[in-house]
Amino acid sequence: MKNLLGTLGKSACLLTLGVTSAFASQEYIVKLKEGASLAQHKSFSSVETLGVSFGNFVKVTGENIDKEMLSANPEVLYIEKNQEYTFSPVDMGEVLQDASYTKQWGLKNTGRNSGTFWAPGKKGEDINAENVWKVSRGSNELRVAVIDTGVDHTHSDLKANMWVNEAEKNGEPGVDDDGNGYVDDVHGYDFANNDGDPKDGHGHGTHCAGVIGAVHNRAGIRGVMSKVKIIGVKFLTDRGSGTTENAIKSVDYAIKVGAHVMSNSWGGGGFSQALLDSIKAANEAGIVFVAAAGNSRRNNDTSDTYPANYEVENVISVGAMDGAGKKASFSNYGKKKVHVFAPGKDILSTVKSNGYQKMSGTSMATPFVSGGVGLLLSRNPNMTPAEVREQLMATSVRNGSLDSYTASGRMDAYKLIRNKR
Ligand SMILES: [Ca+2]
Ligand SMILES: [Ca+2]
Ligand SMILES: [Ca+2]
Repeated sequence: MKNLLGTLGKSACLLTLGVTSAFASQEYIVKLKEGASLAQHKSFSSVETLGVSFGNFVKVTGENIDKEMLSANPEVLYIEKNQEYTFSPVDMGEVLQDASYTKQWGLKNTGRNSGTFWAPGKKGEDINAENVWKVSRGSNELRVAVIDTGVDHTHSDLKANMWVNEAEKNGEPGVDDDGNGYVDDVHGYDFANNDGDPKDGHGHGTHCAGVIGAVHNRAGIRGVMSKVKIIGVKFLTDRGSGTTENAIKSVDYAIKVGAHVMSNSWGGGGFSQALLDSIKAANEAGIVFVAAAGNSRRNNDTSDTYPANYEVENVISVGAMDGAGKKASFSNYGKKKVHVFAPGKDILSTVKSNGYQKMSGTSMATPFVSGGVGLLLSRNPNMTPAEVREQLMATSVRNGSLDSYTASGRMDAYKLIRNKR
C-alpha cells in the first residue's frame, strides 16, 4: 500500500510538472550588446525593450524558449529568468487610531514602550533619535526612494514630505510634462501597473515611508527625518510580489529622478546579474542602496539572500532588533554580510487610508537605516556610498547582544551624524 501510494504520488508529480512546462509562458531578461536587437523567433510571443539607462535590456516572453539557443546568440551578453521578489512582514498588528510618538520605541526606547510582561524592553535600545534631532532634522533637498508596494501620498502624516515633480503637478494629465520618459509621475511611479500614481494598495510601502519621514507635527507619529522628500516607487503589487523586470526599472527610475538613498524592504529569488547591474549603476550615481537582510532566521554569510548580499559598496544590509536590543527571532544575520541592525519588531508607522499599524520584520528595520543615512547625507551631501557605509558601521553601538549577528552593531543616528566612533 505504501509503495503504491509512493508510486502514484511520484507520477502525479511528474504529470503536473509536464503540464506546467508545456503550457506556461516563460519570461527572460536578456542583456544585449549596445545597439543590438533580437531577431524574432517562433518561440517568442513578444520581445520588449526595457529602456533602462544601464544597458540594452529586453524581456522575452514565449513558450518553450530555448535558453541555450539564446545564450549562444553572439548579440546576447547574458540571459536570466524574470524572477519574483516579495516582501514579508512577519507580523502585522491591528490598524490603530491612537498612534503616538510615545509608542515609537525605535526612536526613544523607554523600556516600557518596547516589550511585553514576558519579554521586557530595555531603555536606550533605540536609534538615539532625540539627540540626533538636535543636530540634524534632514533636508527638503534629500530624496529617498521607497521601492516597495507604493506610498499613500495623501496620508496626512506623509503628504508634506512627499517628493513633488512640479512640472507634472502643474502639467497636463496624460502628458509627460518634464520629458523624463514617465507620464504623470507627480510623486513617483507605479511599475506594477505602469502608471504615474504609486498609491499603495497594501500598506507595506506606506509603513516604510512613515518610518523614514512621517511629519513631525502633533498628530500621529514621527519619522527618523522630519524633513525629506519621499519618492514612491511601486513595483510590488498589492499582493506583495514583483519581478526582476520591474525591480530594475524601479532602480533605473530612482537614479533618473535623483534619489540619494533607495530603501529596499524586499527580497527573494536567486542571484540576478540584471539586478546587480542596476545596483552598480546606482553606486556609480552615488546612491546608497539599503536592503532588508530577510526574515528567515538564516545566516546570510552562508546562504544567499538578495538583494542584501550583493557585494557592491553602496549596499547596506540591515537586520532587525527587538525592544530589548536583541536580534529579533525572525531576523537573518551575518557577522560578515549583515552590516548593521536597527529596530524591527512591533514598529508603529503609517499605512494606507490614513491609518497607523504595527508591523515586524527586517522590512521595518531597513527604513530606519535609510532615514539615518538620509540625516547624514543632508549634512554631508558629498559623501560617497562607501564612506557612508564605513561611517555607519564604525559608529554603530556594540551592545553585546548583537555582536555575533552583525559586522557592527545597532545604528545610533546621533553617533552616525557626529562621526563618534
Ligand atoms: Ca514625467
Ligand atoms: Ca502630466
Ligand atoms: Ca506626525
